[in-house]
Amino acid sequence: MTAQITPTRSTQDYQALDAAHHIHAFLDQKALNEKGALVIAKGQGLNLWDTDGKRYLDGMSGLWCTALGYGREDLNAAASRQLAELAYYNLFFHTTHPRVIELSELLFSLLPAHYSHAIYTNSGSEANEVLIRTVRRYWQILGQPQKKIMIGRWNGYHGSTLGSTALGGMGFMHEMGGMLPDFAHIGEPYYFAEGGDLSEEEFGLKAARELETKILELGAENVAAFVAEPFQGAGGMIFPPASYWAEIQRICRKYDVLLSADEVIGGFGRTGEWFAHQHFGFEPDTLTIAKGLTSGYIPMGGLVLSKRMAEVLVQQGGVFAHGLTYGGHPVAAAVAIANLKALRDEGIVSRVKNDTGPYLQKLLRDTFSDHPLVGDVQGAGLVAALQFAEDKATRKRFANEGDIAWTCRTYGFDEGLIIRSTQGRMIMAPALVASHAELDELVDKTKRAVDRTARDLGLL
Ligand code: PXG
Repeated sequence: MTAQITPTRSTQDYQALDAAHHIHAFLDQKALNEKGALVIAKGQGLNLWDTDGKRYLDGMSGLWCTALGYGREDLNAAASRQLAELAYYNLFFHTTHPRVIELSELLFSLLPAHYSHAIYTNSGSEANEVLIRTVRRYWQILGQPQKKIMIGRWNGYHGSTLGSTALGGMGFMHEMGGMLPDFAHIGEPYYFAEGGDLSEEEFGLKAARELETKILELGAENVAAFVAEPFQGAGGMIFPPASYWAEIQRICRKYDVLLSADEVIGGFGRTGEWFAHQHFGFEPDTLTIAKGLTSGYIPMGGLVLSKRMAEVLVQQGGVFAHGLTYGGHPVAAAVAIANLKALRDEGIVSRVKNDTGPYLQKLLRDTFSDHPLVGDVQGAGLVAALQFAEDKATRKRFANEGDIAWTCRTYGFDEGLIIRSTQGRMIMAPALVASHAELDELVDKTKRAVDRTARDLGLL
C-alpha cells in the first residue's frame, strides 16, 4: 500500500524546523532534537505514512482517539458543510444553534437514561476543569460549600491543565508548576504490581477501601467527588479487578460523595460497550468525554451530568458562572454527529463487542500467554496491554522495565507499528473499525517487536 503524500520540505528540514519551534509533550526536548521527531504526513484507515513514505499500522488510534480511522469522507463532508453554513456560534447570551442541539439529542440517546445534560469543551483537560468547578457548585447550591475536596488516584491521568493535573496522580506533573489545595489521592488498583499475596478479588476490595479510609480521614462533609478512569489509560492501560468498581460505588453512596468517571479514553466503544463504566457495571454521576466523541478529527470534549445533578444546577442554581468561546462549536458538533452516527449505524461498537474485540483478546492471549517476556495480558474490546515481567509466577517486574518497554516500542516503530509503552507495559488501542486482517497485522508486528526485545535480554 502506498500513499500520495505532498510534503513541501525534506524530512530533515521538517525535523530541524520542528526542533527550532516546538516544545513537545512529556519528553526531554534536547534528547528528541538530537534524533529528530518522526514526521507523520498522511493517514488512511488504520495506516499512517511518514514523510519518507514509510507505512505504519496505527496501533494507538492516534492518541486513543481516531475510532473511525483516518480519511473518513463523511466526517470531512460534515465539517465542510458546517463551515459553509455556520462556521461559528455559541451558547452565550441567550443563543444556541441547531448542530449542538442535534448532537445532544443523539448523545443522550446513546447514554443510559439517567444522564440528561452536557457542558461541551474543546478537550478532556478542559472537561475535567469544568467537572471540578461544577461539582463544587453543586454542593454549594445544596448548602455544603465546604464539600469541595476532589479525590483522584495516584497514576491516574485527567489532563495537563492546572486543575486536571492536580486531580491526576502523576507526581512528576505535580512537581512542574505546583499542586492545588483540596485535592487528595488514593492508590491505583494495579494488581500485578501491588497485589502481594492477595487474590485479585481481595486486592480489588482492598484498593477500593482506600477510598473509605481517605474519606473518613478528610471528613465526608468535606469530600465533593471521587474521580477515576474506569480503566487507567495513560497510566498503563490497567484494568481493575472485577470486585473494584462495585465497592467504590458502595462507598461513594454511603458517604454522599459524587462518583465521576473519566471516560475520555474508555468512552465511545473502546471496550465494546458504548461507555467503559457499562463494561465494569457501575453508575457514575458524571462522565468526562472527549477523544472518541469526534474520532479526534476536530477538538471536542464535554462533561455529562446525571439528571439528579442537572436538576439541582438548573432549578436551584441561578447563574452558572462558566463559559468557553468554543464550547459546543458547530463544526465540532457536526463532526461529532457524523462520527456517532457512523459508530452506531455501521454497527461498529457492537462489532467490537461481539466480533473484533473477542478476536483481538483471544489472539493476544494465544500469542503472548506463554511468552518469556510477558507476565500478563489485560484488556477488553479493542484495548489491551502486555505486562512485561522478569518472573511471571511471582509477578516480579524488571527494575528497568520502562527502558525495556521503550526498546520494544522502538522496535515496533521499526517494524512499521505505532505502539505505546508505559512503565513496563505495551499498550494498544487500534481504531474501532479494525478488520481481522488488521488485527492480525497488529499482533504479528507486536510479536516481532516483543521477540526482538526478548532476544536482547537473552530470553529467546
Ligand atoms: N482524561 C483522560 C482519561 C485522558 O486519557 C485527558 C483526560 C485529557 O484530554 P486532553 O484532550 O486534554 O488531552 C486524557 C488524555 C497517552 C496519552 O499517551 C493519553 C492522553 C493524552 C495524550 C497521550 O496515553 N489522554
